[in-house]
Amino acid sequence: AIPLKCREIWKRYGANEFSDVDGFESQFVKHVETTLARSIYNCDNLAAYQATSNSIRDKLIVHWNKTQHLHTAKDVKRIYYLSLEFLMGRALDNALINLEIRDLAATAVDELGFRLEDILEVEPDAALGNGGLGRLAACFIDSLSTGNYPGWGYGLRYQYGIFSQKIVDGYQAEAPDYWLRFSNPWELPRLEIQIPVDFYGYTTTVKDPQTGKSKKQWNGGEQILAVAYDFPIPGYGTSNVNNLRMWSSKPTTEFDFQKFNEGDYQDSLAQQQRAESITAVLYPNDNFYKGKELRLKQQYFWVAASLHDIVRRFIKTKRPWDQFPDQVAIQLNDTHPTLAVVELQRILTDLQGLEWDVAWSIVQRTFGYTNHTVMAEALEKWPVDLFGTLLPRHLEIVYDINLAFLQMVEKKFPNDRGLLSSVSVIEESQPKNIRMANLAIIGSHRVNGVAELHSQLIKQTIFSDFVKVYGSDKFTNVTNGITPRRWLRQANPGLAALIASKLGGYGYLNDLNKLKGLEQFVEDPGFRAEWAAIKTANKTKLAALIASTTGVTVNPNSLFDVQVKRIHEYKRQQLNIFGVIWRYLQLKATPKAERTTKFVPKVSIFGGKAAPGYYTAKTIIKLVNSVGSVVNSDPEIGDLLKVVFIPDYNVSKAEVICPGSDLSEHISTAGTEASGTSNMKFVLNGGLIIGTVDGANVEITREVGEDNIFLFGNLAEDVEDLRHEHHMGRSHIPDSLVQVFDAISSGQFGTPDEFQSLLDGVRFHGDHYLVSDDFESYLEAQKLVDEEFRKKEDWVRKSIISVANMGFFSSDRCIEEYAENIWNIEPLEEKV
Ligand code: NTF
Repeated sequence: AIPLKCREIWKRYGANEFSDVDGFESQFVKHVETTLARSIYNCDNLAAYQATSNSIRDKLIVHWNKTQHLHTAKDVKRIYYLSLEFLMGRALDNALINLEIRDLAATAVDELGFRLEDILEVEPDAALGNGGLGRLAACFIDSLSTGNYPGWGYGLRYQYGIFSQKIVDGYQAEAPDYWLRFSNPWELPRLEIQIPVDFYGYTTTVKDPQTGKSKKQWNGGEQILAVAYDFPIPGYGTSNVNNLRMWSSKPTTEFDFQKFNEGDYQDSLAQQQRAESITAVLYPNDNFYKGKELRLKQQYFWVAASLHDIVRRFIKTKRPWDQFPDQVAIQLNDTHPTLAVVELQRILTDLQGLEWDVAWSIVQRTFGYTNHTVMAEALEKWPVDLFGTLLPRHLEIVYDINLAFLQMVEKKFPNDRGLLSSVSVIEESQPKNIRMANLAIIGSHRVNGVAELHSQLIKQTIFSDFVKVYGSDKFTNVTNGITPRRWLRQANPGLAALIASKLGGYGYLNDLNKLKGLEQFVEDPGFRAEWAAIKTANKTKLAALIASTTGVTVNPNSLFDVQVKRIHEYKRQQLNIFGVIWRYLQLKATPKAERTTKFVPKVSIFGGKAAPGYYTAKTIIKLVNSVGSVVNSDPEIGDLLKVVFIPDYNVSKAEVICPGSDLSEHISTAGTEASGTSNMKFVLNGGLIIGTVDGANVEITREVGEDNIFLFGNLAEDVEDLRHEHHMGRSHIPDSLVQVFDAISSGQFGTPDEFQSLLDGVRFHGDHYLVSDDFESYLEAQKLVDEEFRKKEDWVRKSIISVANMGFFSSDRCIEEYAENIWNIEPLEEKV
């Protein structure tokens, strides 16, 4: 009972947020002079960025608090999105847009003597992810807030995000990404929230003093604290602000005095540092699994802290345990958080004393699992020994879960040993492994893929035996999407404004199907001219980025052909660069006078990081740069062809690159790219795509129409047979590709030795990614691109029609589908 007088004072001063230019300016100056202890005389762009961000953050916190109170008061069901990666990029511009105060802020900082564009550039990217999987989590968290869904993200607050990439002599070099160099205004340290997490130790059987029954107990060996850092996530067109909670590891305060007193000061300090190392760095592998102990430690640390938090929140509601799944939905973003299944079962049985079967039913009703890849090398498997040493009690529970599951299978399918061994959580290999995907499927009520083709493929290939066991209803599809706030409004303000002028405002940004209304303007020449002018302006901006990062000058009138994404053999940047070499050879072989009539001037733009240990991917980067240095300095070629590799591709650079493309490449071997999401970003920004019949390309084709996309190559259903042909020695390398290989081998692009393995992979080692099978078809498609690009007006028409039909790919639609079909949660909007 708080006295009335107190209440009045609190009410008078509480939550007075600014709402006009004056209010913002007063906050800004206050932060410069007090928070930052600076003044008008020494306020640089960094200080201006921090003062701006702190002012916006204050506003966010007010709404964050209201939203959290509302959710608690209404006792709503929440969705918890567990992702080891959140590739957020910059926060300030996004917050200004979502709060709809960007113009206000621009005016205010201008009056204070700054330019908003300069201030925005100061912010380092929050690059806590590798690629598509991490960026998807970031888009989802934006859409959860925008759709007013009560949802939290849980992740790790790495001190170092994905490495920053330098190009030295054409090779990738890695440098640490210390994104927390300056204080981070977008996080709220919750230093009082410290959750102990145990590792190692042993298990014992003890008697429960209440029931008299014996039960298992885990006696942990090493304890580490998880400290919470909260990132408020504003929605667009709502005052709802959700929370992204990131854990940071720190040593328990119980310093080892024993050791200290024995004079082993060094060792006791080393132990402290070991604790901090858990959240030190993001593992830089994309679509590849590497069984490192520290990675498993990260996973358990994050999962244990998050579940402790979730369970604590549920206990406060005083509901009976069987209502847990009515209050809590947990989504597993890939298998990385699968230990959560085991941890919840442990909490419910060992700690809360529930019967095994009762607990297990709660677990299954709580979790959903999203698969993001069918590629074998990306599926997580932990060696049983490693697992059992780090998490001895969890290993026992895994065995018990598996036993119950296999007994169920055996009952349903008697005498099918093959089935039992394929669905078992334990892989009976040497050494034995725990298959995390199997555990995730068994522990969830729903499993989804991320595009229609991918969701079909998981049922037919890696999880087909689970379809046999559970039936196909357990498996579903939610095609990926992207947030139009960042990927249209923020990345491409010009286009976003033009669209708003035609559709009666920015309402389309949270109702993306409204884009359909653009179709009626396709035949308006004035509109097409405006559309084209915006593209040219964006290409000019991209040309400036290319010049500043590579030193190469490119002509914005050329066709900008872009492939930016992680460098991976399955994504086939090698196919692209082989095609570029072919084009170069053709150009050289064409008489000078005929060149401009035969070829459209083109800039081939590459970008992306290779995992530091991925030799072939690094070789591809070197080849691109080697080809670039030959082609770009060939006086005969001039503007007809340029080849550039933009270093350190990240979210902020993507925001410049996507709007500036005419054509982007999504050319993975059919069946390997689960979805792809940059394909959506490029099309939403008025670029066309050249691509294989893979991932979300299939649905993009369905939405924009076959005439507006350049498809080529073999289909997923043919891949197995083609690979078989190669293995039987029946490879056929088309003549065009032979010429390309000859040029490389002749030393035309530098020392051929280092590229030999790349060529041999295609020629002699089975051509696993079917480059030789798709090469001719790829060249055909590129030829068609040249022809279409010459018809300027038609190209613009295609661009407009494509954008008009991209509504389906909003991540808002994804979140609605998850909410309805998997999480069973409802939106709840704060009434302002
Ligand atoms: C990636 N998977 C896929 O390779 C992409 O096609 C997809 O768009 C994104 O997920 C998001 O769904 C992975 O990164 C992983 F980890 F599964 F290999």
